[in-house]
Amino acid sequence: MLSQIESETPPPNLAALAEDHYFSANPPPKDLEKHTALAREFINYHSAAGRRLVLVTSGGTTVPLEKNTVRFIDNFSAGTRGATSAEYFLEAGYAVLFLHRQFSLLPFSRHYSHATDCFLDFLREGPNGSVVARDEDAAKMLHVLRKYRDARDRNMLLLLPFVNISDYLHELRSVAQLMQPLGPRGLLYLAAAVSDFFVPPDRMSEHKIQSTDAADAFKKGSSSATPQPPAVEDEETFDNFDSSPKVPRSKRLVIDLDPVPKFLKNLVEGWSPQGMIVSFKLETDPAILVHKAKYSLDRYQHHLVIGNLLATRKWEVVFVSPGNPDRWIRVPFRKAGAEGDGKAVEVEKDEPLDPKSLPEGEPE
Ligand code: 9Z3
Repeated sequence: MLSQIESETPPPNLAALAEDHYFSANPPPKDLEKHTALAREFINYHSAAGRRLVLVTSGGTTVPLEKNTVRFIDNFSAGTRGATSAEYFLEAGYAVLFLHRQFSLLPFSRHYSHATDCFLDFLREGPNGSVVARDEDAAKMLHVLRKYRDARDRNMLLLLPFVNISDYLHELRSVAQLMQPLGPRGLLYLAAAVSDFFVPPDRMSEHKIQSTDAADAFKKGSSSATPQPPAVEDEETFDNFDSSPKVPRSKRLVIDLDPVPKFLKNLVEGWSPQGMIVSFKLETDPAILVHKAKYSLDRYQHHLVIGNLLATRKWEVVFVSPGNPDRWIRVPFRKAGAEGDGKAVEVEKDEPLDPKSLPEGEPE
């Protein structure tokens, strides 16, 4: 009898349980409703026009150490991959919903936003107190400006920012679910660098973690207690390991992180079951990159994993997809990012080059 009941009871859907638990324990970002309304309007508009739409995620997620966040752990990503890819998707006729880390690179403005490419360096004073592009930069700037204006005027680009891992996952789930009516015309291109570890809210400090015990007496003692400012002593008398220190003792900070649940399975099976899903795999060890990309594909059964190494991500990527041989795309690194007419070779542009044409040597 028991075995009959067991065989009739569907096994608990662990992925769904993990999802319920994570999303109820980790609060949504304050702008989720506003962002969802904007995304819905954008998706419906392009869906009605029969257009293809891509969700590009871009930039790194943070992991706060405190609820009132002073300190956080960050994931590496400038947003170059996402912002560059978004421009090429627009060129290919896609509407682009760009879910990005706040203040990371954006499509179009990325050409003029870095310290090395400060927009002010491209300008000069014109006649009658005006400001104009420098002659040598004007052609490229006009090219970028026209594309930017075109995307904006035709409502082809929606920018939605996130900061931390929980904001990102809430936004991703909402947008992916809204994209369902697009079916295979919806593409999810997950280039954001997503945290693998986090501090769960029930273990997160409300306020700034203290680095000394200077506030302890104040907090423990009566309300009349006055916090004593740390005594100022010269470095010679400061002994951090003294058993009765004269100055507040500096505390060691030990961070204990939980794994972030892997939601790609939920995305593929539940949030966007008909969408085309492309994920990125970032590694630093070349020996494991392809293996890890294949592992991810096997595990989540989506359409494509694009593998890249931190050190060479601007020059080469590998496409790993079911039933196909691995396909490396490499660009001549000396030309990548080159200034000129706005047609610099970028690996995000899907025009594989003849490997024989590549220059020898290591990327600079
Ligand atoms: C990537 O691998 C991106 O290509 C980069 C782009 C973050 C390297 P940049 O913005 O860098 O151009 O400076 N993104 C995915 C990274 C990631 O977190 N992937 C997860 C993983 O590797 C799987 S979804 O486990």
